Amino acid sequence: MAMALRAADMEVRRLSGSLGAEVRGIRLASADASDAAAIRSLLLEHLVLFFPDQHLSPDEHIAFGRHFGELESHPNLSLDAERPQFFELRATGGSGAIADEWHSDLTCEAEPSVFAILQMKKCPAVGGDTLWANMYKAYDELSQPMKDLCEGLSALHDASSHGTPERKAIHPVVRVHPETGRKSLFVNHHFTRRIVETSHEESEVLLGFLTRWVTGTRFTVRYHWTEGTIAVWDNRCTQHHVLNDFEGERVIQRVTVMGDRPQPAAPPRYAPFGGKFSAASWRDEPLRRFLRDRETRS
Ligand SMILES: O=C(O)CCC(=O)C(=O)O
Repeated sequence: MAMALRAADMEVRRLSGSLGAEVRGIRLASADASDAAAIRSLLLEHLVLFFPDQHLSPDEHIAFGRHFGELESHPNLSLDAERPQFFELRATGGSGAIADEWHSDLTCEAEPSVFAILQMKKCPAVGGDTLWANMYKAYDELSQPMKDLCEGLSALHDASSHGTPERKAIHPVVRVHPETGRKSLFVNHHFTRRIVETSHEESEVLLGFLTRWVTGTRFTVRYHWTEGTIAVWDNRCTQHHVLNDFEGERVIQRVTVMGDRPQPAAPPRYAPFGGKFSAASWRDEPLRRFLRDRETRS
């Protein structure tokens, strides 16, 4: 009879100086709560973990995800009505569902995802790697004046990149991780639209700088996939980006653990930008509307 592979047998190999580790010697299909606790603590240390040769069925994938919290239901993207938590993204060559812009998942929501658990179902022979970046390190390496400025700010995120600009949320620019207590930068190119407390022009410059800064190569790890590999990442302190450089078919399957409202590193220090009426004021309209609606709701 095959022996169940458990957390005690795990071999962990770091993949870069910044983040990421490959883990072998455990079979995720039979992971129990104590294995999941061991994986969670490895995840807090390495931020993204890769488990090659898992080949989980959809039900095994969902069951593994449930060890980490409540799963997001995604009826529009799910493969079948019975498994609304399980979705698939397909791409061939340069087109289809390819997340080729740096992002943390679902930051357009008030409670963005905590963890994502992705299985590489079909990968091209060449290309289609994914990069992750460490947002603790991106914060830690800012100068003190820039840290001080960013800690007092928040940013508007929306899903206009998905054609649904009405999905909006405001989050701190620097958040504190609820489990490690560490600070990380929480702005991304895909969802973050503007800094709430500054003018549009100032926001363009600061956000432009921050969204480039967070993707600095020394903060990253690049992973080359094989089919059946499971990746688990902590969405609270990482961003990721798929390289759209492949020709064949690429299919991923994912479940998403939800339920965390980002906590600011410092109490709010400034009011939202009020500004004078000027030719550029129309650019402030989406922010004004969001703040007005939020006030009406509260
Ligand atoms: O396809 C990948 O490697 C990553 C997909 C992705 O960005 C996501 O699931 O958020």
